[in-house]
Amino acid sequence: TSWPRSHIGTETLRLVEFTAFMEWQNELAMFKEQHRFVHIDPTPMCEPPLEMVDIRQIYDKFPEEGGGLRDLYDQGPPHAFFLVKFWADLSFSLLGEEPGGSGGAFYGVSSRYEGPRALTLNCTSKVCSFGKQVVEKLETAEPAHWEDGRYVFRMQRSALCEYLINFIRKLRTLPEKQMMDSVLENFTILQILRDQETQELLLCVAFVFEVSASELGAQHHIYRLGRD
Ligand code: MYR
Repeated sequence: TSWPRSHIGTETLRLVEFTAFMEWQNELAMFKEQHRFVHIDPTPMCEPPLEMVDIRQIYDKFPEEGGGLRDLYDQGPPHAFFLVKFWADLSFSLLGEEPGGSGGAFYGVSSRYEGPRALTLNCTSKVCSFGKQVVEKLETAEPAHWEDGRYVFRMQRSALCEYLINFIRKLRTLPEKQMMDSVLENFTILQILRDQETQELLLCVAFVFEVSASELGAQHHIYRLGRD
């Protein structure tokens, strides 16, 4: 494998774009408004190489029993493990949001990957609270498209689970960023991407969160995970 890399990816699969958002109809203006909680945009090739975080430091933030992060990493391949620290943007106006409580808004995730092989891409998401899995979701990407010399895989507008929607709603009712951040200390998400046919692990991405200072908007920092 060829280090250093500056993005989430291996020779088989690369994350190009990732967005978690909320969308609602603005009745007055008659158009859809979108707010992005977090996003990763396509990275230019010339970014500096990723710093490494020791994966042992985050074992306890994810399930530890059979099939936990340690087992996954032991099975490897080690260069497929990444950590993303998100500073989520929760500062959007409530105007037009969810009239009558729960209807209205759509909460979704869109992501795009690419690579040299035409495989069937499976994504398992594990939402964790205090290191224990509270939701597990398995999704399959749309069939690969050959575009400009590589295969492109998309998971578009996948609906966020109820747990996450409620979590975001409750988080937003907290009056201070510090309170939100202390709740988020115990909230993590692990995404594991596999080739459906072979079950080969292609990417494993751990997400940890804080709330963005409102004027900055959503931010993120990507690390590779390793164990010296
Ligand atoms: C699911 O719907 O359970 C799995 C989806 C996992 C995708 C990860 C989405 C990131 C959510 C960002 C929320 C920001 C909270 C501060």
